[in-house]
Amino acid sequence: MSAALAEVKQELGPGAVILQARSFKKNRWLGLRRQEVFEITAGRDARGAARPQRQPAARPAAAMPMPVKPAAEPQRHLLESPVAQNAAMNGIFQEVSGLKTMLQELVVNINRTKCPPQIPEELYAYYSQLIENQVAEGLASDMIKTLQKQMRPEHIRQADFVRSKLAEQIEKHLPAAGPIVRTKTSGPHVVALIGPTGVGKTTTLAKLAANLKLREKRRVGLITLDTYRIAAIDQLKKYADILGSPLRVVSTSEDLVAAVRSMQDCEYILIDTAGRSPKDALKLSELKGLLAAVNPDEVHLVLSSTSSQKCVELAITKFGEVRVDKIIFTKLDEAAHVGVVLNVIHKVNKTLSYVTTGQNVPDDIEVGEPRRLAQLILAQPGRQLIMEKLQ
Ligand SMILES: Nc1nc2c(ncn2[C@@H]2O[C@H](COP(=O)(O)OP(=O)(O)O)[C@@H](O)[C@H]2O)c(=O)[nH]1
Ligand SMILES: [Mg+2]
Repeated sequence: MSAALAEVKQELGPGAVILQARSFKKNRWLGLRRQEVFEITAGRDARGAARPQRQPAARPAAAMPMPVKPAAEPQRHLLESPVAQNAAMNGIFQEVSGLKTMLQELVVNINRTKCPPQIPEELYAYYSQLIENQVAEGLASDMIKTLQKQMRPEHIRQADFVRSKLAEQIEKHLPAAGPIVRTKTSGPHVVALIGPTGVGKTTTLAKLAANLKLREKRRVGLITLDTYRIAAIDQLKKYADILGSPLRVVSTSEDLVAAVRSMQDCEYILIDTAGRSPKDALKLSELKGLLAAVNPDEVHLVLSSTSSQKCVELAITKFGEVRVDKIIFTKLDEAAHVGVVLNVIHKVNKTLSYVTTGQNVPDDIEVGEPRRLAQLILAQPGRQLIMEKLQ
């Protein structure tokens, strides 16, 4: 606001009269950035000698705040009108709150990227890269320390060499399960997907079914235990129809056993489940009972890479009570940071089976590749970059 007032003064001279002053937020860049706009309506004198002029002054809200100078003599009557004083106060308020936000961000950044004493300075940039991608601090510093032990001092300055060694470290902590493969010679290979609501279980199941059926020419049967929402059944029915695969909708253990038995000629049976909330103990025990009745060959826990670490850990603890063999991470295309995938796989000591990278059935799914994920973790954080890397 003080910058806008100075512009008014420069444009209209010290005799300028402020008619109106306001500030508002405006969406820029397709709504991605909000910019604060200050608008002052001023005239040359109050008797209407000059036509009032609008004088907008815009600057990004996050820019360095302007110092508010005490009013110089010629400016005094400008600032003395109540509207201008109000506007100036508003300006000061906004500048102070901008400063406060900046300070908070600074403190968070300092804390987050504080270099632990054991990390050698030459490797600090790599450590900070891991932290930026939300790799857990303990894991990040362990990997950097191992890296340091592995390298001769003259190699530390060779960026490509350090990156490839670090990628190896990440890969070691990201064990992969490989794709779903039927090893038995008779009877169906039964795979169940479990996990919280909305993570993408049904979509992922459709992708898996379509790939098995269309690319590998396998006989695939589908079963859903999600009888809570009619829309959920319709969603899977649509895919089953397209694939020409049988679909059974069941809600009891007996029906589930019967459904599996009715699909004995299939090479694969994929079981979709309702997205029970991890807090819903009763329904989880029900799910556990249902799955125990058919004892699937594989149970994959489906997690979204857009969820917080805390949320993902809660899901793992709870669904662990049901049964978890492998982990699928969905929505990598939407995740700003992929460190959570590494943290989780490392922590729970399970293998990563698939990652999904979009809503398209059947294309947006990949077998979990430690090397690819390591590259993503070592890339600069940011969604665009992740998408570029995945394409
Ligand atoms: N961006 C993105 N969206 C996905 C992905 N997988 C699933 N979705 C979307 O997530 C939403 C919930 O998916 P759904 O399969 O119904 O989840 P469920 O409740 O776990 O069965 C849908 O809008 C899907 O299109 C993915 O890999 N990327
Ligand atoms: Mg579903």
